[in-house]
Amino acid sequence: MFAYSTNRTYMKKEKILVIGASGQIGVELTLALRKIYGGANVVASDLREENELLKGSGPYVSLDVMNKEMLHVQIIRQNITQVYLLAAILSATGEKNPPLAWNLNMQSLLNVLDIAKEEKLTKVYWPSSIAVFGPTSPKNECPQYTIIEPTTVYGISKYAGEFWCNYYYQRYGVDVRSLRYPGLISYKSSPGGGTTDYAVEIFHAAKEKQKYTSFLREDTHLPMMYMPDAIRATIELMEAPAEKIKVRTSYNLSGMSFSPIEIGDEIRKHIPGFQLDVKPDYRQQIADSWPKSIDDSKASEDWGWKPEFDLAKMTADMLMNLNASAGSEG
Ligand code: NAD
Ligand code: AKB
Repeated sequence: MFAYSTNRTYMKKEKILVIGASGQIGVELTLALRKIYGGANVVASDLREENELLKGSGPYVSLDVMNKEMLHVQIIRQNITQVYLLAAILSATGEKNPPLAWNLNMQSLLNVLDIAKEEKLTKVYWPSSIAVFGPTSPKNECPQYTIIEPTTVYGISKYAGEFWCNYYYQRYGVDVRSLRYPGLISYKSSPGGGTTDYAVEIFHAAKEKQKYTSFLREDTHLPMMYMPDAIRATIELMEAPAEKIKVRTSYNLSGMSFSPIEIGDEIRKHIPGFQLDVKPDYRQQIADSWPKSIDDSKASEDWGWKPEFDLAKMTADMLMNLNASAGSEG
């Protein structure tokens, strides 16, 4: 399965399609996969235009994952062996148009799973979310197996999706793998309509204006993760031998947990004049329905997951990288 490339790295003979490659995770995951598999072997696709950071690093196709026929044609035409499906409508945007969110989040997954079954793809990746948990789930160190009663359309679609993944694995042998990501924090690409987006906005506002008004209350603790950890977790999960993957719905995944006041205090260590205000909106209710922290011991046991970034390390790295990009722009 390995070929030796001219730049002296080992590359695996897979051809990967990333759907939703211009999104917050898609950009960084595509770049990371291109490093491992070679630029030409990772096809980025999205409904919107190619993200600037992807340009020149590999092929891009414009694709609507809802058009199953076109998706199927692309998978055959490009000799695709693995699909990473990232297209979705997230929690906050989902509440504005529940039927649209349900339709995209469910149908995109069913289209991909069906084609994976038919074309015997080697692997599929599809992310779930901590949004599967609801107000009746344990708030602290929420376990892998517990009461799960989501109250957002996004959470319902993710929970249903997890069971479709399990179904296609059990019934048809499709090797589909999944992680329940916490809120993701990144500096390369912007978040796309989630309840945890404040934790990205706060960094940009701190850098630009030294002040930020959070749409979540100051004491709202939520599970979060820095993007480098999320990308590494995704790749480690996908590279793990199949027999190690015991959870075929979706794995709990944990990085850190903090509230607006705690991240504000951490930012103030780097930007002493930083001012945090709060003006909670409709997203507060969504955040209140989710756990404060997650127990990911199953992911550690099964395939050795261990996060690297805590709040202090992430904050320092975010601000350093935002400073560096501001410097290169100016
Ligand atoms: P995002 O909104 O930033 O990106 C999604 C991408 O999908 C966008 O570029 C969008 O243009 C594209 N897309 C939308 N409809 C499409 C269609 N019909 N066909 C093709 N592309 C389409 O989302 P993200 O934050 O990168 O999330 C990716 C996945 O990870 C989603 O499934 C999301 O639920 C999950 N997730 C994200 C987070 C997070 O904090 N970012 C946390 C938990 C789970
Ligand atoms: C959201 O807030 O919707 C996402 C998620 C946790 O799934 N960041």
